[in-house]
Amino acid sequence: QQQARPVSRGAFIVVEGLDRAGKTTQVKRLCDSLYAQGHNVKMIRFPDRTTPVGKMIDGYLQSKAQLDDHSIHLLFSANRWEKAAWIKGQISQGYTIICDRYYYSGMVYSAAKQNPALSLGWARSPDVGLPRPDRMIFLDLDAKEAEARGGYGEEKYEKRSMQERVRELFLGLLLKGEEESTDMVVVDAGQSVEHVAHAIWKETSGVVQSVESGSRKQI
Ligand code: T5A
Ligand code: NA
Repeated sequence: QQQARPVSRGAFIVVEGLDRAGKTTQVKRLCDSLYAQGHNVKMIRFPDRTTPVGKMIDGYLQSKAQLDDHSIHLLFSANRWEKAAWIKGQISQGYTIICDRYYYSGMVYSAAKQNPALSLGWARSPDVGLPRPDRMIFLDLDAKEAEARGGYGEEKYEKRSMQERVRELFLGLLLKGEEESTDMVVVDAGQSVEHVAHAIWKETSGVVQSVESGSRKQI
């Protein structure tokens, strides 16, 4: 069992990307690498399908339940809010959190539906005030390549046109200099698992070090 080291606080790192971009694969690897180097680390994912709200989201994604675009958007946000205090608590206890999807997915997937009554601005508002990540890694992958990976096509948003709009909106956060993009780094997710892991390590290990040593301020 590893020994807790005294750290200023833990870091909060988010991994984002299209469906099948390799987020879960890479989140696990990053946790293992950090753990092997003696960091206290915990992994979380959104949607968290285990909570009552998460079960409603799961039903929607599997097309077992119909929900208005605004309603499902607010459920995704509520699903993050139910974990917000836990995230803050863990970070202040020195745990680095590696998070599989977060409010960036919340914004862009809802906006990608092209519902004229659901803009990116509207989609952003319910998440305002959630713990802000120290770094967001966007695993960038062509929608066609994502589709070629296993199991694609079973859930609600797993359609080429939707995924293409999602990718444009993610990259648009950077292009338009949106506030969310200040923490964002793009990593080419079309490389081998090893190469992607290496690229993520380069973009996160320094951030974790500086947060833990106290040279980065509270989020
Ligand atoms: N959503 C989510 C919203 O609309 N609003 C929100 O607020 C949130 C939080 C479910 C859906 O919910 C939407 C977005 C989603 O459509 P999810 O449960 O995270 O979200 O579902 P997925 O993103 O689809 O999760 P996946 O597990 O399918 O994708 P991952 O985690 O990106 O990919 P991973 O690691 O499981 O890998 C997928 C496959 O690719 C292979 C793996 O072995 C696996 O077979 N793979 C690679 N192949 C080649 N090269 C590589 N480098 C590879 N890396 C992995
Ligand atoms: Na999916």
